[in-house]
Amino acid sequence: MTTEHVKKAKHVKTQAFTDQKPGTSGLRKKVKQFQQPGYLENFVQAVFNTIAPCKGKKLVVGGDGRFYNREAIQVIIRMAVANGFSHILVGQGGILSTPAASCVIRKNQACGGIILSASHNPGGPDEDFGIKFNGENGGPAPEKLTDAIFQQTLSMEQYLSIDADDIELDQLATLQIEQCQIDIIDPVSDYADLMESMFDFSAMKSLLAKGDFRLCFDAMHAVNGPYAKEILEKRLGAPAGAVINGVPLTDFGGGHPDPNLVHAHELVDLVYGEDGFDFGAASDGDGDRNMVLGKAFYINPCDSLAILTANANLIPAYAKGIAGVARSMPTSRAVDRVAEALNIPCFETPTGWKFFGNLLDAGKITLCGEESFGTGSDHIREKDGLWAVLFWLNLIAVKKQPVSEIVRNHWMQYGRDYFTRHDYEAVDSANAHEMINQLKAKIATLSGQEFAGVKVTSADDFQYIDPVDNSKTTAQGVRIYLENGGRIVFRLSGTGTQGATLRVYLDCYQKDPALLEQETQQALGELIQVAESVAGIKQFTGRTKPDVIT
Ligand code: G16
Repeated sequence: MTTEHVKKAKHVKTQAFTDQKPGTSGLRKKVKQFQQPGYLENFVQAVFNTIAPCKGKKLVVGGDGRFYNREAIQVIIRMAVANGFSHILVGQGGILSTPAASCVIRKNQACGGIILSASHNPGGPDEDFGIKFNGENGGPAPEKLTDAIFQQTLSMEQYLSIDADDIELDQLATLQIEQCQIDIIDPVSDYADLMESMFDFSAMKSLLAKGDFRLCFDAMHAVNGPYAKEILEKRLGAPAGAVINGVPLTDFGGGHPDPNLVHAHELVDLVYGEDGFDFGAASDGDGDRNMVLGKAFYINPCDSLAILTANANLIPAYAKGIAGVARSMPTSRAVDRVAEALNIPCFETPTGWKFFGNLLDAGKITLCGEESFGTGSDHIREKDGLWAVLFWLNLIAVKKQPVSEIVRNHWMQYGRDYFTRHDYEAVDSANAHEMINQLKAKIATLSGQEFAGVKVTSADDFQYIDPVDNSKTTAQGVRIYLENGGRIVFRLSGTGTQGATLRVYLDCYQKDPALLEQETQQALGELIQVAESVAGIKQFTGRTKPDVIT
């Protein structure tokens, strides 16, 4: 850490924190924790030390607009100047959706970016904040880097900053502080241009112009409002008001910016109501997750990935074919069936978008996705909520079929992988760990045993060896395969900020055409009983049912 190249840089003494280990996607904590003196600064300095030297480099900074976003950006700018960066690109108003940040990093050949978000977690003075570093490929830092950042935080004694006034974030401008040029950039245009270059906007415009196709996008008062308005209403001609909850608010309007059937209830009412809309979609706090709905019809994210893969040839950006696909381990195996039919490789990675980065960079995959409402492709290195929505709209426009028909035809062709995830939130951390430990301890003996009348065929604790750099990631979730074709996965979330969140993933394949329209929880009823019987969820969590079912 040297200040000699920045005249006004000062060393500020600080004390290390021991709890700054990044989780599945960066460091997420309560706002109050981030507001402790030095907490944000230490983490930022740890990032800068890890990627040093910063001198002469270009950095992108932006966030999802949640509470503390603006204050954090001012801190980061002062520190970035002091650390010697020569150029900082900041989204106007401090705003950059996660996919847009990835796009801007790549387009401007920055050395990386700092993204401020706690994604789908609520915002506000008593809620959550988060920070993560994305590298020059625009993607989340790989484990190697996040581990190195964590090591830095443990011995942090000082950070670099400068004495400077806050900069005006709301006007597009180019400013100079010391050696550093700071550009306040339009957060939307680069991303919107990229989308326009990938999809058939004229087919989608015609679809929307017909007037008998009604669409609603719920931005959930999160970052994607301005992006959705620009793309859906302005460039594609959806009627004004098609984007609801389109103004980003620091507390997301008091809601939970998580695009699922529980939290996006306003949208759900519109597509499931009488004379429901033909198409509904929502994204999360930072704009990288998506939920897509047809008229009274829900698309499971695992199915969505499979269907997008099966139909990618209909999209201009992928018309030449796709190299391969990847899904996170807990995601259902629906996409595996499509990959097999297309004769392309399918990779199974741990939970976390960062694990797709190497595969994308190496050109081994074109599309990837996760059960947690994340889908994306090699156009950037983050999952991308609006991209998925546009992909679906493009498919509807060229296939001239409603969402439900596209999905049902897919099931008829490939069979259906029923999938659900049961979340037990904010449970006692010790109990949750004890439950997982006990499961791990019995992995070796599970095979052949019966639970709730169903025999286990195999079980393991998932580990991943990255086929590009051979790095090994262990302990990524307990997988139990059953004789009836079902699979149950148990793991603890790496994004929660309170206690532990237990995730139980259940999926089962069905190819009998007469059994493709069952209610999901019913179709998976047997597996749900097996999960309870094998793990003792009620006993360990003290809950009689999950808090959230997706
Ligand atoms: C993050 C990660 C995703 C992951 C999700 C859930 O999403 O980027 O890859 O699937 O968290 O992770 P966990 O099960 O560990 O809570 P986001 O949208 O929160 O950034």
